[in-house]
Amino acid sequence: MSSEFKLNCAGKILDLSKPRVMGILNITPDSFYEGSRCSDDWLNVAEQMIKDGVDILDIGGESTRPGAAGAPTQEQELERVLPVIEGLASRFNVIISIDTSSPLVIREAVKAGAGIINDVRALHREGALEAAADTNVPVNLMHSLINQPEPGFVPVYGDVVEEVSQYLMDCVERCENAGIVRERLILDPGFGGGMFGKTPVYDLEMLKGFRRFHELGLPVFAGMSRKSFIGSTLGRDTDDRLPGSLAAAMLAAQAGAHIIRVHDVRETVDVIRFLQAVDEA
Ligand code: YH5
Repeated sequence: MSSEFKLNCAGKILDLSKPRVMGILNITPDSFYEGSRCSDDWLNVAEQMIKDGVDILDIGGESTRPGAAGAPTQEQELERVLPVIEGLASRFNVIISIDTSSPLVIREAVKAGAGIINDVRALHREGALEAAADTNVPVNLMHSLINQPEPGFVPVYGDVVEEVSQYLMDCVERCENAGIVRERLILDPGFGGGMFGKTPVYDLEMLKGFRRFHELGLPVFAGMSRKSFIGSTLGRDTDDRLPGSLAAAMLAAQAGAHIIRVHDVRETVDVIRFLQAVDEA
């Protein structure tokens, strides 16, 4: 389970010899889940996550949920996230991740103190690759369809782990050609429906085969918290998916996931601490 990866996140070292927890801080007016909709309350939510043992705070200003209010402009997104990044960077020593696909937001967020670029479109938006290359921070590359599919679109894969891995390898090559060295990259298979492009069965197959993503030779990331495959597998609404999310986090950690992105930091940190204790026994 241990690995040698260490990331330099704007001067803060993220040691990936044990699984790390990324807490979700949505700064959007329309987040699907009340518990993470914290536009007014972000400071308190962040402070609690830090007390609970979070390693990274992920700041997002664009909702990728199907049916979410129209995409914000780059300027609107910046207006939402920049005060939060500045506020957190001035108060806490935590690593800040910026969840964005926008080149303007990438540049300004890193200037303001963000230490990780988290892009669900893997730097495919016009100008994003160059913007990331001009910074020095790690980039999380996620597999997705890049655009929101038409309603009713059904994704089809043969071996989903293989096909997602192939895509991620192509993204790595594209980054290297743009001057983003491998040592800065993290790979994420992108669990979930809509633009993430998976059905619940593919999500389960990716979790079952998660170890295979290590063949890519880079740190691996898992974002499953409260997603619909957990709901549909268990028959639970969004506010009732904590046990399923913890089971998923534990399986991913056991399969060697380096970073796990969650809403429920305290509970997930306990799961990982417990797993570590067993590992070290
Ligand atoms: C991710 O996997 N996901 S935003 C739908 C849900 C619950 C949660 C219907 N950003 C990821 O969290 N970044 C998001 O229930 C991400 N990996 C990375 N790197 C979607 C989300 C969610 C969507």
